[in-house]
Amino acid sequence: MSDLPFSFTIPIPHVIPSRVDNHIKRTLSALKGQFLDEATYNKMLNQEDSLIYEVYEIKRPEVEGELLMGISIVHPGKVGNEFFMTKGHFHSVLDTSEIYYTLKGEGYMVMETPEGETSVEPLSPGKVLYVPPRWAHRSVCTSRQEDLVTFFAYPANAGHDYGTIEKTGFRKLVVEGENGPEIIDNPRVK
Ligand code: PAN
Ligand code: ZN
Repeated sequence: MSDLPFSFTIPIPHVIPSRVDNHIKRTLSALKGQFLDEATYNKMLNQEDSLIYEVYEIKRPEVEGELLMGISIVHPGKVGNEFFMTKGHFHSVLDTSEIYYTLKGEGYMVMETPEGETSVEPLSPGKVLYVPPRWAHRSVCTSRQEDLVTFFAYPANAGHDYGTIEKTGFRKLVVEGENGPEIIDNPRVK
């Protein structure tokens, strides 16, 4: 991999970066156990393993000092009344942070610390969100028809710990309420 400076473009409104080294697609089956309404989840999965989100990564060596960048696209939709979302994770190197810049769509970043402190920040175009070290993070798309598109950058040595969150899920969930999206406590987390 070259150590020379480089640039790339994120064209608006198309948003697929002009340079992509890896394209990850995550479907409903990757989110097993995460949506509260398991019966609806299973019914939907039996019909189709639909695409929920995609990540376009720009690769760099995964060492301290480097940054990993990319575009995350969460498609609109719901399982029962819970909006489509990413798996979410802690960074394996817990003391690493991340920057998200929202390009398109509406949604939330659901976050929590290992001690159980929570934060749910709205995302909308133009908003920069800073995820401090130690905070697990998951993006949720609440747009009816539009994708939630974010640009992210984080230390290349951070790594991803999905297992801790997979056990019980995040403490906060984003669901469709009577007057739009609502943030509720996850009854599975005691
Ligand atoms: C992002 C996320 C991306 C997909 O690059 O990896 O939005 O979410 P999951 O990794 O939770 O499936 C990031 O936060 N990297 O650290
Ligand atoms: Zn991250």
